[in-house]
Order: sequence, then C-alpha cells, then structure tokens
Amino acid sequence: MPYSADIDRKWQKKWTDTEIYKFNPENIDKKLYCLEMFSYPSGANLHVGHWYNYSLTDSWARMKRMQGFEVFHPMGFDAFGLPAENYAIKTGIHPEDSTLKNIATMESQLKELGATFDWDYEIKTCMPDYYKWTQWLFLKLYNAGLAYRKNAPVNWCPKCNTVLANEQVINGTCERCESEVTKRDLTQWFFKITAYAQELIDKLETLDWPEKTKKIQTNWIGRSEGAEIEFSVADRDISFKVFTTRADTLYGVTYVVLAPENPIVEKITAAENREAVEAYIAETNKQSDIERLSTTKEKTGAFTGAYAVHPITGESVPIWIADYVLASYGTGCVMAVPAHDERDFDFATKYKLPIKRVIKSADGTDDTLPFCDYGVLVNSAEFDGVATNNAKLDIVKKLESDKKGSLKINYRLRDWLVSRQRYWGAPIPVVYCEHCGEVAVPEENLPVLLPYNVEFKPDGESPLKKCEEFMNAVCPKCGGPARRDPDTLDTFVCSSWYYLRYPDSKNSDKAFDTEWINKVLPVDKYVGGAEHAAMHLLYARFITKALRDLGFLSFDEPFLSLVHQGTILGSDGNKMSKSKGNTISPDEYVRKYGSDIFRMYLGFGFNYVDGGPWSDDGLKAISRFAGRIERLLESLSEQKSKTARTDMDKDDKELNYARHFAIKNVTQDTERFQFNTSISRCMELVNALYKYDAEAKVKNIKLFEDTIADLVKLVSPFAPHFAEEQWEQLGYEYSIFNHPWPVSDEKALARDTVEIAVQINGTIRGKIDISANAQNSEAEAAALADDKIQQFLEGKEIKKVIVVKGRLVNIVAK
Ligand code: ANZ
Ligand code: ZN
Repeated sequence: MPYSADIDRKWQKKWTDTEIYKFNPENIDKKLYCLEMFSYPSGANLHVGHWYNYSLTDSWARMKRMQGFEVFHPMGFDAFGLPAENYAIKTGIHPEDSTLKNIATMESQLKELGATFDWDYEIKTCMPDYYKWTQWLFLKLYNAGLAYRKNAPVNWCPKCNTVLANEQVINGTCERCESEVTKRDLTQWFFKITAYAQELIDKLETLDWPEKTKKIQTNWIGRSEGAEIEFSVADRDISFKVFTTRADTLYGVTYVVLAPENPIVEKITAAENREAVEAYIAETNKQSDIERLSTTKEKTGAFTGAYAVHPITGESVPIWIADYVLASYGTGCVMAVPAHDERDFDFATKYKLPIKRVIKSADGTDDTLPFCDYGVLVNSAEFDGVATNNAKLDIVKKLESDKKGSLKINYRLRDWLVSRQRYWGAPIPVVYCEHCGEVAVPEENLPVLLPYNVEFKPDGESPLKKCEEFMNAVCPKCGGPARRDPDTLDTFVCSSWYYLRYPDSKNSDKAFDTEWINKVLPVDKYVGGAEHAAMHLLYARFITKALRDLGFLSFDEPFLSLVHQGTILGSDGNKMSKSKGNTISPDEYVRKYGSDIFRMYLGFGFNYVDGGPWSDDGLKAISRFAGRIERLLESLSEQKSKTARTDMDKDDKELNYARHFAIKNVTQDTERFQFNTSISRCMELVNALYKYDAEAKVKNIKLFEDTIADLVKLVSPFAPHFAEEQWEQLGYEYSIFNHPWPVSDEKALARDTVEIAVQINGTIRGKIDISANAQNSEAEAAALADDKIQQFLEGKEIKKVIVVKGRLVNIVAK
C-alpha cells in the first residue's frame, strides 16, 4: 500500500496500543531528557511553527532512542495568560473553557504529528494540581527572602491593563500589543533574581548553548565594574553616592546629576528652583526608560540650586537633575565629566557648564572633546601621568582611606516583577490581616483556588478584586478576617519550573521528588524559540539555582544543551500571524501527502536553525522520494530469491561505500539538528541503490537488502509511519524504533580506489580510477597511460605534470 495519511493512522494506533513510547524508569541510567518549550494553547490549531519545532525535534529524539537512550519526551501546555482573558472580555467565553477546549484540539493534532511524546506525564499549568505547586514555589522563595513586595514605579501597559516585566517591554512598547508602555507607582511582588546575577553569567560557560543567546543573557545581566564615590551636599548634613566606571576622571567632575525621582531632590532643592524642578519631575514621569536613555534625544534637566562638595578637591559643583540619569541603575546619581562623556558633554554644552579635560590620549595628539577613550591623566594633581586603568584603582584607594569611595560591581539586571493585575493566572498565596499584616498562606492550605465565577470587564481592575467570595479569607496566624492578594503570578513563573514537574507530574504530595528529579534532570536537549533568551531561559535558570540552594535539587543548570529552531515566515517573508492573513495551515498538506511527507519536507526545505519563507515547492519532490523508496522494496522482493552471491565485487563495494557514507553523515548531521543535509544523504543513498539495481550484473542480494534496511532506518526519524510500513514490508519485527540505529563501518569508507580527474592545460579531459593510496608518480603514469588522454595529447609535447593527491592530475602540454 503506497504511503498516505491512512498509513499514519495505522501506525499511530499501533504505537498507542503497544505503548511503545512509554518512558521506562528502570532504564534511568540510559536516560535522555529531550524537551521542547511547551506551547501556549492560544488559537485552536497547530501551525507550521509548532510542526517545525516539535516534529523535527522528535526526529532527533527518535534517532537517540534507536541509539539506545531511554528518551524522556513529555509534552504539555503553558495554559495561563493574558490572551485567554482578553478573549473572555471580548466574547464572554470563560478563559478556562476556551483554554481547555483549545488544549483538547491541540492534543489531538499533536498526536497526528506522530511524535514520541509520553502523554502520561502531561502538564497543564492552569490546573490546580499544577498551580498548587507554582504557589508552593512562591512560598519557598518567600520564606527564603527571595520573594518580596515593594512599592515601585513599574511598567504599565494601558491596553493590556497590566504591569509588565522589564523583559516584556520591547523598545518602550508592550511585547504583546505594541502599545506604548507608561510608568505607574504600585506595590508589586518581586523575585530576587539579582541575587544570582554573577552565577547566571559564570555558569553560561558550562552550557552547550548558541553563543548568541549566551551573549544576550550576559548583556541583559550587564555586569559593570566601577566604583561608588561619596559626595556631600554643601552646608547640609546630606550625602549621596555616585556609581562610576571612570573613577580616573574624578578630577574632571564639573557638576553632578541626580535622577529626578531621587528622594533627596526634594530635600536639597532651593526655594527659587522648586517650581522648575517640580515641573521637570512631572515631565520625566511621562517617559519610559528607553526614551530617557536615547542617545539622540536632546538632553534636558533642571538646576536644584544646591551644590555638592568634591570628595578630593573640596570644590563646589552644582547639583542638577536630568532624565538621562535613571533612578533604578547604580545609585541613581552620576558625577558628570563633560570632557570625557558624550551625554555629559551635550548637557554641559547646552547649559553652559564648565568642561575640564583630565585625560589626554596616550600619544598626546588627540585634542577633540569629548574624549571618551582611555589615556593618561592630566590636571589631576598627584595622578598626572598615570594611565587610565591604573588611575581607576589608585584614585579609589585614596578615597577609601577617607571612607569616601570603594570599588563596586553593578548589574543591569533588575529583580523580576511577578505580580499581574489579572485573573487568568495562579493566585498569589498571601493574605493581608488587619492585625498581622502580610501573612503567607501555609503550605497545607494550598492551592489557593482561582474562583470560576467572576466578571470580565475591560476596566483595568483584576476580576479577582471584585470577587468577594475569593477576597475574604481567614488570617492563618490570628484567625481574624483577612483579604487575599488580588493579583496573580506572571505566567513566566509557571514556565520557570515546569521541566521539574514533568518527570513527577502526578505527585500529589510534593512538587517533585528530589531524589527522582536529580536522576532525570538536567534536560539534555532543550529546543525552542530564540525570543526567550532574556526571559524564560533566564528565569528557569534562576529558579533552578534557587531551588538548589534550598536543598530541592542537586544540579546547577536546567538545560545543558539548547537549540533554537528558526522561524518559518509567511511566503511574503513576514512573520506568520493571523492578523496579516499569511499563516500556513499544515492540516491540508498532512491530509493530502501524509504527515511524514510534511515533516520530511520541513526538515529538507529549511536549515533548521535559520528557517525561512514558506514555499511548498519541494513537497512533491519529497513525495516522489518516498515513492522511489517504495519501488526499491518492490524491486528487492522480485529479486529476493534469485541469487545467493555473497562476495564483494566492485559494484558491491561502491554500494557499501554509499551505504556507510550515508550512515556516518546522517548520524552526524541529525545529532547537530542539520536535518536538511541528513535527508540529502538519504536521497544520495537511494540514487546509489537505483544505480546498483540497474547496473550490477549479478547482485549481492544480501547486501542489497541490508542496504535498503539501513536506508529505511536512516529515514525513519523523519518519516516514522512510512518507515514502520517499509520495515513491515521487509519482513522485520515491529517496531523499527526498537531496532538499533546503524553504525558506520570505517573499513567500508576506506575505499581502495578513488576516481580522480585528469586535466590538460586546465581543462578536464578524463577521469581515471587509481588506488586510494597511490603515489603521485603512479597517478601520473596512470593518467598518461589512459587511452582518452593519449588521444588529446597526440602531437603535443608534455611540459609539466602536476598531481594533487587523491584529487587530480594536471598535464601542461604544448
Ligand atoms: C563618570 C564618567 C566619566 C562616566 C566618563 C562615564 C564616562 P555602565 O557601563 O552602563 O555601568 N551612570 C551611572 N549611573 C547611571 C544612571 N543611574 N543613569 C545613567 N547613567 C549612569 O555605565 C556606567 C556609567 O554610566 C557611569 O560612569 C556613569 O557615568 C553613568 F568619562 O561616571 B560615568
Ligand atoms: Zn492576623
């Protein structure tokens, strides 16, 4: 029966009936944890992107399974989140109803994909048996001082009506809806990811991750080495510290700048400057950090009327406020050195503040300002002549002795804001009691259930806040009345630990069993989109480290090896999206060609990590390729009884070479997620088999059959249903996936003869077969002895012969 979607169904049923992909915990010593980022059950349908991610990672997993690994390959759903709630506001359909319905559809589609998922371990983060443990995670962090509440200016999306984490603000706009993000002062929950900043940088080195992703994380964490230097306010008992990476420029400070939000601004502003300063602060509040840091934006600021005392020279320098200084970075105060900093230079020029050069270029010839390079100090008292790098340390040492400065490392990373003013998420397990204040819900009272009956209104208030039945609680400490926290946890909290839950997804006593999880984890291969570099992938690493330090895990990193699949774009070259109307649905292709043809096409038509614009041009060719394999099997079965020759003649050796060449390269390339070249190598092997079938006069049928069997194994990761069918045709035992992956034979690859080209005056005139380890003189002799070459050389004088070993012989003749 030629391959079609019917064959898919036949084998899917058999796989299910025989529970072939069930993970066997007894083989834990051979475990391999293969994980794709779980999907968000947004629309009802799996799109090309899902197929691309899941089907091809499954191909990798299938090869590993055949190589003898006990592959743990679970699947689940990242089921909380904003879109379902926005959909509820629009349509009145409850998020739980729409989400569970979408999940059911996606489950059946994922099953059609024919992957090796073990559904026994499925997770849905919106179910109480999962989010109970998300709340447990919150409590563990809370008790360890890693979760805290503070009032802070936060990113606010006016359209989504919620707070956003820094990571969710892209160029000043909301990651989801692209509206401009504004600031709001709110009391919010934070996870102390900054406590792990240094380890999050250091351990990247141990990971097999794309370099680009490591770099994104390193930059996001943003380690900066510098110093904190204290300035006092003239005639006042107030002082403040600045953070600088250029302590060597200290003698060039001509003013200092505070972030407008800095609380000391109020205290130091002189009466006659107050009005202007307050107006400026109001103006600043309207802007995002991104806008404030823009280098092209004109610098603005206001003078406070107060002066600071230089910590070494004792000079008075004016104190300004300006929006280019952020409250949330360093100390929120900057010593301005206009001669050596671009922004300070622009600012000083605009407000006519003095500019004092204290660094000259090493050769002393560059006198442009601002001069932002490193060099040698001038106008800096006893430090004149000292090079920048040394002066940075020397000046801090001098300050240290007066307790006016010290070395300091800063990180750009901010604590992770985890509370959301939304309904569809895990409730935060904290109540507020009139007597006891903030009280965590005891572990035995978890889960704090999300109530079903709430009202969805687009008024910016969480539906939970208006749900009295939810809000009213009993204080676990004093038994008095208390109110629940109306906020829910960011969905990134749910996905920060799901990989820990999978191997123990049914555990109702614990989030997971430590001893067991330490055996199944870390994840050996993690596959998902590159857009998660600074969010999910960083959060998950942090949570793993925190749980390790709390004694729940014994490993440092959750994902040892990471692959980002590329993006399949619409045929117009744009990212596929419903709103652009350029999405491609796999369903029709799967129905028409069968899922394996579609999967193989995705593997063959794109470089996995690059992706590219969609086109279905190659689908037919893949379908023909499958047909060619089927016909090989037919040809074999017609000839099977013919001869029993077993020696290896020239044609046999050629075929055997092609066979082992394919085995070697498909294995290597599939391991590296280079599926397109893997499939090309399979196609070449098919060509070699056709050539053998047509040209070998008397066949070595055993070799022919074994090579076909290996070919079927090599394509099986990419065409699992198809391969099972061929395997059955060949008469082998079910299932092909329980048979070992072929291993290449180096002896077969060491060919005893090679074909090399013969050129005359640079033009190829013929080809000769010579022994693979022939000396250059033998190659030369063989080329000159060749009939065809002799014809070309007739009447010519040979001037010179150049041999490139194993590749070609070039004859120069006149
Ligand atoms: C004096 C100075 C002189 C500076 C000079 C630079 C060049 P990174 O590398 O990003 O850490 N800075 C410090 N805190 C700031 C804040 N809250 N908002 C805006 N800018 C701030 O940058 C550190 C440098 O950025 C610091 O070094 C400070 O300016 C500025 F020739 O101090 B520098
Ligand atoms: Zn109480």
